[in-house]
Amino acid sequence: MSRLLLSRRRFLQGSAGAASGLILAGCDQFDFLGQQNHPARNFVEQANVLTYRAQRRLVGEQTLAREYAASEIRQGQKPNGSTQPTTHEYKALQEGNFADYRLQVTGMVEQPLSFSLNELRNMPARSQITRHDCVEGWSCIAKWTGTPLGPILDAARVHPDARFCVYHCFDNIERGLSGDVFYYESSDLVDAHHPQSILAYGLNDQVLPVSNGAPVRLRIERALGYKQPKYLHTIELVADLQSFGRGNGGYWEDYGYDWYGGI
Ligand SMILES: Nc1nc2c(c(=O)[nH]1)N[C@H]1C(S)=C(S)[C@@H](COP(=O)(O)O)O[C@H]1N2
Ligand SMILES: [Mo]
Repeated sequence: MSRLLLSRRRFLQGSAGAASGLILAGCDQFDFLGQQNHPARNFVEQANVLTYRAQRRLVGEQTLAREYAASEIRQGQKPNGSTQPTTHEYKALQEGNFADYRLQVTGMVEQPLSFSLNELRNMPARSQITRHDCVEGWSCIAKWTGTPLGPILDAARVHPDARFCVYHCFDNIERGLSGDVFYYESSDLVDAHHPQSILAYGLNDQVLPVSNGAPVRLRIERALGYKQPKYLHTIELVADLQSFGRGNGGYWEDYGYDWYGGI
């Protein structure tokens, strides 16, 4: 039995390595992943499941991401992806300095909640200096300040059948004839309750700039850059991810990126 477990673990480790190597290879190589039944896509999807299980097993549920010293912050956080949402809704909020912003907690909760930016700023705060790793091949060490997500979910009383948080964003990252496509992300409830998962409104001791996701962006510190949704407006508790986007749990996941995206 123990030998069986060991060899299974080795297998999982090997698969996790292979999968993240593939993911780190860059965006351009993922074009084929738009095709639903391409063999490579199926391989990546199987690898995603293995990566998730292997990481959960090897990393443990609440292990902290490494935190750094202030002296290790060498430059500002490089803005990437959307840097200025263009919808009327967002621009109106931005012009009002986000005084009318509300963060909504909806879906499979007993108590839907909504918070203004001031309410979030007055909740227990946590700061952490962490390294953000983008799959495009750069990283930045930055100090993030915000309020932990876990207690907010507890206050909303998550339904026992809920399994994921879907994070809805203001930015229309694609604008096409068939309508806007908005950035979204998701995590399981373990990552949502992780002590370093914060709704960040501060960056390097300043108000979070628009280019980095103002007024609020989520930090999930053990995950890659695309799992850090900016311009967050709604956290929806759900039992499955199929009805969002193309059903893979996130904007970039819909183009073939790993859903768990652990580092
Ligand atoms: N809403 C939204 N969130 C997003 C993105 C985006 O385009 N829109 N890009 C993602 C990617 S790929 C990265 S690397 C980081 C970039 O965050 P930054 O601009 O603060 O560096 O945000 C992630 N979250
Ligand atoms: Mo990224």
